[in-house]
Amino acid sequence: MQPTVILYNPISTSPGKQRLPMSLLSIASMLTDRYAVKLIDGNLTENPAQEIIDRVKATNSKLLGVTVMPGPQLRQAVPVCKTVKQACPDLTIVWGGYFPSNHYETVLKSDFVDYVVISQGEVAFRELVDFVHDGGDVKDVPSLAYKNGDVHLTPRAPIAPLNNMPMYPYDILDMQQYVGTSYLGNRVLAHHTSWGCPFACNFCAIVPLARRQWSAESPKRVAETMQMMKDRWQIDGMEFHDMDFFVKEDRSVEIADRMSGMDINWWALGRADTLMSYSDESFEILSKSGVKMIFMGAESGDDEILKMMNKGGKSGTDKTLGIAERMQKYGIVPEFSFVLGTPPDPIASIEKTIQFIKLVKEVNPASELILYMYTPTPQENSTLLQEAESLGFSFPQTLEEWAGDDWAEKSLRRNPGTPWSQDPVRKKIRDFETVINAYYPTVTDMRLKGTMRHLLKTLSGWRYKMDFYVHPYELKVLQRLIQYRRPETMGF
Ligand code: B12
Repeated sequence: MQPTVILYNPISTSPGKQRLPMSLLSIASMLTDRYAVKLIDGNLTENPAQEIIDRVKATNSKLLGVTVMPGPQLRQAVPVCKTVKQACPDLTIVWGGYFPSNHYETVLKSDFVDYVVISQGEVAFRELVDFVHDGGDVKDVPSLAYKNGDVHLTPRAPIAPLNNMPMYPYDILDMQQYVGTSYLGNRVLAHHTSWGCPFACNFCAIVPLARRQWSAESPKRVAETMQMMKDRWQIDGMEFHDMDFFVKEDRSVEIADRMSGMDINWWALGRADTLMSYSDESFEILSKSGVKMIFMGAESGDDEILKMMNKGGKSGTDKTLGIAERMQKYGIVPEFSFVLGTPPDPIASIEKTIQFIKLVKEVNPASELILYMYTPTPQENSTLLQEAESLGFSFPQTLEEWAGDDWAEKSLRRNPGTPWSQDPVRKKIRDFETVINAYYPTVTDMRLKGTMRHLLKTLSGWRYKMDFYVHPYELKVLQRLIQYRRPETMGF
């Protein structure tokens, strides 16, 4: 009988909004030739701890793999793994993903996580699973952090080409549970066509994982996956969750060309400077391929702040304005995220960015906006983090503290509670967000019909035009009443 490996995706979003747990599907793809894989999704079960314990007992499984992002996932993963370890002390528990990769020392201080796989996990996890089942020398398992008295690190595995990986084993999931309805369509799924990012913005959590490497699937493979999803689950919408989908123009254009006629509306992430370097012919092909919206990190309306963020490339506010205008011509919605409240003098850069955002909206009123607050991530040589630490910022030192109410909230990047972003800074951002979300409600909220959009715009018009954002309680109440949806926390 095949040995069983259990994988656990802690809760990550609100009911009915679960996303395909690709972090685990990707590592599972390397196991199914020898192991039975059971994936337990915290978004789909009331009591993941009990379900894991029952499964371990029923299959005599030796190993549990857990994917963890900071925030709600971490908050559930800590108590669940504690309970599972108490009930199954011989079970090896392995954490991977963004949080443990960036905070492995803190994770290994706990007495319920045995190993952390750092960065890309497919190859390393397979070797660790074989080690746990067959024995050998743990030092031969790459990309590993483990404790043996001190914390030990093994050499990182080179980033493996995604094209060499087996396709995701979708049959380990009840896929119908992940087919969603959103702005993109009535049957929307997600995929990941590349891993990593060639850039090193110093507020981004992927940098310590990818170290500026990027590995991508071929357009042929992406198109085959899209056709398979069309045939098996009749999708009409696709969210590409790559950190940076549009790195290579020829690849993006060939994918778009191959998807034309598949009748799939799609969304992906890219950079304004990269997309501004694309030719008009490329945009013609993109615009015919079903791409509806492209997420781009505009980050700031202040070029000095972009430098401080090490945004790199040919980035600049001119590129943000340029791509807003260009996408209007091709009927593609630009979705810009901003990272506000950076130290040392947040108010000045917020003022500048507010005026810049209004300019972007003038150029392309359909532009979508996401306003994050700068939340430090551990990065060597990050000027932003050094500035933060010099102002008294420090990361929690235990998992219990990370999973506590305070930090679970802070990890959502809306109220990081950093020394320099206390009120009035936080309030200034949220009040502006309330007014601009009323004056330009998100197109992604399908429930928001014409009349309510008109009412929101009318009530907020005077504030927006007069730059008067303080205490917009009347708008906050109305947005609360209609449960205004914010894509950054709930996805589409
Ligand atoms: C899909 C997604 C979501 C989904 C949930 C997905 C889920 N698992 O249920 C939704 C939309 C709900 C979501 C919400 C949020 N997200 Co999110 N999310 C992503 C996204 C876009 C894709 C993740 C993914 O599937 N990648 C594809 C897989 C193949 O790559 P991977 O996850 O890196 O996995 C590889 C390795 O990391 C490793 N690995 C990962 N897990 C494991 C586990 C084991 C055992 C092993 C061995 C290896 C391993 O191996 C995998 C294969 O190589 C990432 C960005 C990205 N492109 O990765 C952001 C990202 C992870 N999210 C992020 C954040 C901040 C959030 C939110 C806090 C946003 C907010 N303000 O609310 C919330 C918090 C949710 C929570 N904590 O519960 C940040 C994390 C930043 C950080 N500091 O770590 C990211 C990196 C985005 C960013 N650009 O900053 N998210």
